[in-house]
Amino acid sequence: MDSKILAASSKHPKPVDHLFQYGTAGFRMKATLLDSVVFRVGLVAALRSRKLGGQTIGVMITASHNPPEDNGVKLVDPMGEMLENSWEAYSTELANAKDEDVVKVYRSLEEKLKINPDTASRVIYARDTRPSGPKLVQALLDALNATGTEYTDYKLLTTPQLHYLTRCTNTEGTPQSYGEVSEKGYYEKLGKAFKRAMKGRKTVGSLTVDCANGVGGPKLAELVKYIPAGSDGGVDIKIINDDVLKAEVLNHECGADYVKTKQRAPPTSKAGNNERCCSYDGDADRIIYYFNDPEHGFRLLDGDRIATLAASFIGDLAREAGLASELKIGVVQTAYANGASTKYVEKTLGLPVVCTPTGVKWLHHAATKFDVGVYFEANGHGTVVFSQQALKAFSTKEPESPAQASALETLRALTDLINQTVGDALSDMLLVETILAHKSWTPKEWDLTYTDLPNRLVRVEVANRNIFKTTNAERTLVEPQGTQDRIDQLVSKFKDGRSFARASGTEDAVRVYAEAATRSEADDLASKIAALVK
Ligand code: 16G
Ligand code: ZN
Repeated sequence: MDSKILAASSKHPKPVDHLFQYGTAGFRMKATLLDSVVFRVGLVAALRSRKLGGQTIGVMITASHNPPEDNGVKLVDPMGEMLENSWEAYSTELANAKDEDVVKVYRSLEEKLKINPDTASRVIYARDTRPSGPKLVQALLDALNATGTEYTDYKLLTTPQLHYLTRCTNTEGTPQSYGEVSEKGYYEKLGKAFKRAMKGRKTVGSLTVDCANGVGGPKLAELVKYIPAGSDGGVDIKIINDDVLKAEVLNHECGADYVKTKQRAPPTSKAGNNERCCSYDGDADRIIYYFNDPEHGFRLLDGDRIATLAASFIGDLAREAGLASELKIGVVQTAYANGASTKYVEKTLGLPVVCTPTGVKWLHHAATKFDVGVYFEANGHGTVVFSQQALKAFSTKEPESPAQASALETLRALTDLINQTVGDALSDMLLVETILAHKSWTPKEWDLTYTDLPNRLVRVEVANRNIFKTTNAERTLVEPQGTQDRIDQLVSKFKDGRSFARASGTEDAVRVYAEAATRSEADDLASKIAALVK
């Protein structure tokens, strides 16, 4: 095998003097720099699969909301979760090995991790619509062939679809089976669950979906075939920004990131006042809702709003089903969650909130500590996870009234509708539509549940972002020394003030977030903290 790996590696030389790092979203950068990285990630996937006794590992080639010339690669663990933390460092080590040391580092990892080289290794993979995808897939394939790894190429998929298929592959034929191992199986599962959850209701008006000109476009067009239209107790969907042939339009003036950061609808949107809209990102693992309010203008319904909507709905269902005292329901957020949303969950819904560092893996992990763990980043990445105990309660509890029976059936449908492996724009969208239909809500009523505190996010270019070290789920700076005290002093001068600074995990910058009682105070606080860390 050594000579095979060496020969294959020589086709994918590492750019000199480039330091790679497996970050919060895997490796991500200009696609031209990524060839050797993807090859080596293929090697890591083989090792990881062997380490886990031949369970299937997922490899996704995508750069999510980044511009079209970027690309990235990340690994998916057998149950559809993000790669285990310690393996990020092994991936980084192999990605940075000198070309002549690739085999040596591969073997040293094998030895250190006590991996039997004779164990079978299995991988499934997919990519988004970026033009650099096929060439990077070739680099991955060279690694899989050199290591004798079995593989299935799923071609174009959304990131969450690959997470789903990874879990389905590893649970096939077991009592924990997560669904049929095919893309069609994914649509069928969601379609069926949506019908069961809707129970003949329909949402008010139509939904305009901006697919960021990414892989979510064709996949949503497929999903729509499996879900009922409004007149049949479902939803009428209008798809926009679904051009995947023109590479340059991907994430350009559209998509969840654009809408969230620019606080405006994509210019291509023709939706009228009070009409429900949502935007996916380039690989469809994030979703943001919004609408135009004739009185107040553009209104964003972000990840915090989706989390509060889901938590309140599931909390009500659990009570109606007579399960409220048995199940621990909680919400997981990051420091970016608007303070008003945290207060709403704790005070109005009466549910606990846990705060974790940025990055889905942290939120997901914390959410699994609840029986029903609702987690969302404000940027629209999130889902709901159910414990074994919750699943058991939903399926075995004997209903004592028709109302209880109905609530239990809705809960069971939700466990199938929600992609429990990772945040999924398609699945999250159907969840939101289901809840709005049950409540007969337009986006206006949803928006009125609480009032966001005005907030501002600033990106600050600094000489070295690595000197910024945080604790307390990124809300407190421990280094540079003294900086946090100065932040605290500034914050104390603002009514409802809150602010934090953290090094970005994906860009060479520090991000400053600030919120306060009024728009101008939030802006003022953000610029003062930005000046302080600069
Ligand atoms: C990554 C994370 C995303 C997070 C973002 C923060 C995953 C799959 N993605 O894209 O959840 O919000 O990083 O970026 O975990 P930042 O560190 O640059 O602020
Ligand atoms: Zn994404």
